[in-house]
Amino acid sequence: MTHDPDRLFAAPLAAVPDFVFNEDVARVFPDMIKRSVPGYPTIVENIGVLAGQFAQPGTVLYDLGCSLGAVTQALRRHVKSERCQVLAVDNSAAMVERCREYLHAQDAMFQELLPVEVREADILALQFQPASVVALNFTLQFIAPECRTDLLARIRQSLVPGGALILSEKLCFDDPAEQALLTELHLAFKRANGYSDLEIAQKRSAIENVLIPDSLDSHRARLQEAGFSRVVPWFQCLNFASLIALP
Ligand code: GEK
Repeated sequence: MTHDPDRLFAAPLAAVPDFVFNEDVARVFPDMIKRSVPGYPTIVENIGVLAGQFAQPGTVLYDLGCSLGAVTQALRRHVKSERCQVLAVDNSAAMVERCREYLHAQDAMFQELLPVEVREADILALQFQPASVVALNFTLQFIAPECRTDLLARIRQSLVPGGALILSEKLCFDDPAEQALLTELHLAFKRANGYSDLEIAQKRSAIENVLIPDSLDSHRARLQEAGFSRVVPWFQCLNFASLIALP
């Protein structure tokens, strides 16, 4: 498996189309997400560690919007619970194909990993089985806002006692000064990772109708409406955060 450096928005585009998770994106995805999402490697590895605390024997661990399966690999590195299975789901055929290749490579390197199924599907259409860990790692922000509460409610209903949802998202902020500061600092993060101002501007325009962030307060309110009893932020780096939501 090769993955290339992300140069997708490096050349000037006459018109910037909406961002889609196609073959071009899948090919550069590991580089793109690491250079764009502050804290991403720390979040991914620690989702594995957290999952180790919440996993219950005989349940499913879901990686929803798995892309290339980084979270699935972390779950398999850290969770030792008996009779668990990982179900990694994404609706991008290009992502799913490469995800399967990465997981075959992990299988070839390590023994006694949890069994995994990678499914090409819309997470909005899933019939959830009893689950102890559900990871939505930067996926909910791509779901139409009017579908988010219902999805979270169905996840909540599938969670067994002792389980948890781990939800990572880009945040927006009600206070304009806080929004402006964290946006500027995120730009600095991207520049420090080698993105030009043209790449940053074109990517922003591609993603603005596709990735719709919420504030931390909106997440809390929606998770409560979906039936979660407690929401605990465990990580934030600039305008990116990860929450644990308990049933
Ligand atoms: C990671 N979790 O590396 N059904 C299934 N998949 C979807 C849907 C949907 N309705 N909508 C979007 N996706 C990963 C990173 S990326 C985040 C997740 C990002 C998928 C989409 O195809 C893409 O692979 C993923 O959600 C979002 O930890 O690129 O910022």
